[in-house]
Amino acid sequence: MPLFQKAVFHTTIADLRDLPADSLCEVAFAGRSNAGKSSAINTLANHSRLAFVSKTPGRTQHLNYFRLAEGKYFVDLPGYGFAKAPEEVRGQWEGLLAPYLQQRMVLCGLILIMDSRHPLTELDRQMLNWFAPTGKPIHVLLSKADKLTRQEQLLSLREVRAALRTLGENCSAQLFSSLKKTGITDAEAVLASWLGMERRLEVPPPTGLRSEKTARPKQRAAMGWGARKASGAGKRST
Ligand SMILES: Nc1nc2c(ncn2[C@@H]2O[C@H](COP(=O)(O)OP(=O)(O)O)[C@@H](O)[C@H]2O)c(=O)[nH]1
Ligand SMILES: [Mg+2]
Repeated sequence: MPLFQKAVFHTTIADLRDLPADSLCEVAFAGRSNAGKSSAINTLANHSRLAFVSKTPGRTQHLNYFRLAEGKYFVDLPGYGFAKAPEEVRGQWEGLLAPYLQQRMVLCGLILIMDSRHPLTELDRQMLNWFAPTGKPIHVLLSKADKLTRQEQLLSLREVRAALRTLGENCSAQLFSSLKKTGITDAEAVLASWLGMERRLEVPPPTGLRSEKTARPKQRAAMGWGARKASGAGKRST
């Protein structure tokens, strides 16, 4: 079963006083509006509509919590870049986002979604520069990689990794496509390590009963991994 298959919508937070008290470890998803944030959460949860709940009017400016397991959450942050007025941006940032990102003790890492066709926008850079000093890890998903040729993908990845290197050791990046379902394995590995969740690894078939070659596909299918491919879209940096 995919690692985050059990994810369920938990709550919408408009006020920091309402943050879930039972959270032990949570990962926040940030990025420009339309970068593919909701799609990435849905893809990781292997669920077609999970994160679209955040499109409900009034909820897009809030923090949406998805419960993964006991005490573990994904947090969908408001997308940036499409606010109507500067005061709106400032209000959202100062009232909710900045204090959340800076003070939430159980926040164990930030997934930053950037469109692989035009990564590192001014606001992406601001977010990176602002969050990196917290010392918590940042992992960039370069989304919509299916829209690029292999060569363009690698150029995009190289550019982003070079920018991340200037921020320190704790930042990594990978290609991702919700449409083609590529990059899932790499993203799961990062998330599992941050969240302290065990990834289910394939159990080797009993020796002597059947060859590994014939047993594996069935075993993968039984575990719900049949449709999943290992990422063909590049590896994350370390
Ligand atoms: N081709 C392609 N389109 C994508 C991908 N991920 C998201 N999209 C599309 O990009 C648009 C914005 O996606 P959404 O997840 O709602 O972005 P959000 O605003 O960051 O939550 C939608 O039309 C998605 O179908 C992807 O991996 N490949
Ligand atoms: Mg969204």
